[in-house]
Amino acid sequence: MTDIEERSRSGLSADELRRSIIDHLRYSIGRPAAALTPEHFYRATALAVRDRMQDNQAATAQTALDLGRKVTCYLSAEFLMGPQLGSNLLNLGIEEAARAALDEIGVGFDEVLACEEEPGLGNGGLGRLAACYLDSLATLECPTIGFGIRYEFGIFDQEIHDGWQVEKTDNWLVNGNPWEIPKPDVNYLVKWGGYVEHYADDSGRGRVRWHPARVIKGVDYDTPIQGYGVNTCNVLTLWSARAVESFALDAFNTGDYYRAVEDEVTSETVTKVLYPNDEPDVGKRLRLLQQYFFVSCSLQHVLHIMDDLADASVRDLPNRFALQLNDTHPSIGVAELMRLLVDERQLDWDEAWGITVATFGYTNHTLLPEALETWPLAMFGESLPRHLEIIYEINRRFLDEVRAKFGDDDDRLRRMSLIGEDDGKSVRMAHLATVGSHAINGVAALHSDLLKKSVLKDFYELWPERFSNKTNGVTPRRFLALANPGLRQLLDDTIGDGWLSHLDRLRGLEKFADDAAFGDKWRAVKRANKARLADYVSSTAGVHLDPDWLFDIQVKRIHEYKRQHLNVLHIVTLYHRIKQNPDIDISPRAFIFGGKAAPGYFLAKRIIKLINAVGETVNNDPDVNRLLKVAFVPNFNVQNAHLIYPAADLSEQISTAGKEASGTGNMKFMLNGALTIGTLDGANVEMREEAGAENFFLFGLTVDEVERVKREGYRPADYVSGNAELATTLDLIAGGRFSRGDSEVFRPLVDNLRHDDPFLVLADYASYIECQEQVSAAWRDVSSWTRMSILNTARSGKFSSDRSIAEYCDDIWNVLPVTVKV
Ligand code: 26Q
Repeated sequence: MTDIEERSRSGLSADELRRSIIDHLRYSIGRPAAALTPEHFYRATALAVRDRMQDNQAATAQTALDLGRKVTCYLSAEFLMGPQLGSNLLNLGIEEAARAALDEIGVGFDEVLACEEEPGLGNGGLGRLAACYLDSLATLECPTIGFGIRYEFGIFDQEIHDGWQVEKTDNWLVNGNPWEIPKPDVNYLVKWGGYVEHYADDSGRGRVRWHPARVIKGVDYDTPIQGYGVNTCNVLTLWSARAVESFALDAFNTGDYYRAVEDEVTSETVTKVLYPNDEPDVGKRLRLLQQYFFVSCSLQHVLHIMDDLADASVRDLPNRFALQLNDTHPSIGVAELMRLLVDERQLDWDEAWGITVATFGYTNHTLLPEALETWPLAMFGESLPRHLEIIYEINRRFLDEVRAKFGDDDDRLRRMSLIGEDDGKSVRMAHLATVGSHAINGVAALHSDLLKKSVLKDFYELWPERFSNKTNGVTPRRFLALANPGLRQLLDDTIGDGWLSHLDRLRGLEKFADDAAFGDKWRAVKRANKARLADYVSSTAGVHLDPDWLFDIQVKRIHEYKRQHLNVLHIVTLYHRIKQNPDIDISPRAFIFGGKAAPGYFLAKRIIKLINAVGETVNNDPDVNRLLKVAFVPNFNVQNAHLIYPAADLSEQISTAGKEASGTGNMKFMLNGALTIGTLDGANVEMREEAGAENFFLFGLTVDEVERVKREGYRPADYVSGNAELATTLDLIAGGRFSRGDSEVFRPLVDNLRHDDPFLVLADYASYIECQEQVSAAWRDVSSWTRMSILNTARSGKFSSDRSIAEYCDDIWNVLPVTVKV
């Protein structure tokens, strides 16, 4: 077997890489030299880099198995990975070698990198968090499998037509995906629908047989996840749905060829498209099928690995695997694991339940009651009849436990039940996830605290020891080193390069905060990043920005609770002040927005139109455009985020207190030296604690004040009548000043603010405007702003996902690093 043992594809020198790329151009891409495009060079480079991760991946899996070490499984319906080539080169330590190799071949490194179509397999924060966590798990040498769905179409591509969002399908797989390795021989069958038969086997034991209406096959596609500066290379396993051949053959034999082909079509729709969040109609059966499909494949795969272990049985599952639920999306896993253990492996209920609870952990990402997943009972029962029975049994035993502790408190039992009774019966997935997990966590200190006081209060009273906080973090490899090469170099030169895997070492910058020469270099880096973004904005949005202006940026999903419209009210207020007094002294600002709205979210789509409408008026009015510009960057994604975060002077984190679970964009801005204007919401609270209150622009009601205002009956009209400038601002928008006299287009938005305003935009308006004036004053003092900017980066170390993951490892998964030798 010498051929197989020989490693000809793993050399990390420029020369070996060059030969490998040329090899792939010839044998994997297969085009004559004259027909080669940059995209071909990209694919050949990606394949050469992928080869170099394979030995690491094999060694990582083998080491964990040999040493009998616990493997963490991160179950998530979304992984928003972003472009892979740059990140893999960085983590393998071969950026310079790759640059030299491509140089030698005669093709530009940056041009090749730019060819990558990013996999948009997530909506926003939750999916990107999963990707950051995979990077940190590999870097911290924790053997991990990420489990998810290989959507054929990820999050839609956003175009802006006449100021409106237009959705285009995301065809990320058209040119193939060089990072994944399909493993058609690793596949599992997933049942769906039908009915359940109960019978006694020969020994008289009660047994269950599920007769499904459909069976779908899940096929494994593996993507390597290389750690930074280590040999550990984990794997992201995404499942793709296929028709089951034997079913098709059945139909074929009876002559019904077209039904056979149709079944293939319907089976494959299961993993066709990613659902957007915030869709009004979320109770879709196909979404439940997607969730069950990927969770069932993943759990079957894990049990299959357990079966192959010589030194362990399925009873050792909690010692060999930790299963983390990224929100409730994979929480059907609790019932599925019980089904696999009880029905298919004949464990008794109590033992199976002990294993299940010891293995699962649940991370909650939202407090918004309307965002907590529930499924209509009838639909759930038709789709997963056996799981409904199992959930009833879990519920019966659980409610007995509640009764034992709290007595016959009917109200409490009703509140805690896994089955909701309000407006039609439903299955409450957050309750299932909570009851089935030994550890439950929120994603920022404030959020974890509120969880214990609101949506999971009763569960906290029952099991206080199961609850903890794990404040989110982001990977500094992508969001500092890759996105901001200028700052990376300056940091390396100033504090050495250890910061990239020990982010708290950024504290070493504090002593340069008042160093004038260092301040000059700091500003030069920021200036270059702003010029780079200005070029991008000019070519994608057609708006010309001056890199010397204050860059004020809000990028995130468009949602009422995130309050992009509050930001717009500030712009319109400044617009009006300038029109009233053209000689007014205002520091020039560029307002930059980006973000997608769920296609069915009416008000969010109007907010995008409003931003663009205000932009058009402001940008074309010579009185105003010498002081203000507004730009909407189309199609905010991981790729253009690399240009956006490093260019910000001011980061807008202005959600209504209590609504943003954590936020992670806030951290990406802070890492890159932006100052934050924000409310006391999510992780903002901890960012302000770290940065120091004097380096953070705070405004707005606190959670307690929001609650009090709501309790006492919030009347937005009172704020309008009490504030002439606010009244004028709303009148300008409603009256058509930004819509060529059309007073209809923004009426739904303005009416909503005047009469309902569920997110207290008007209540926070005055405080926000006042705070923005402090920002403008601070901006004028260049050296003081520079000092604050340096201190924000210096004190951002806590927000590395390495810190978050180390906490999960210690407190939830009970796993240790495993050194991998290759
Ligand atoms: C649910 C049912 C049906 C269809 C879609 C969904 C769905 C999909 C995605 C619901 C929610 C999401 C995503 C939520 C999300 O991104 N939450 C964010 O998670 C971040 C990471 O913890 C936090 O920083 C943000 O505060 C939180 O909003």
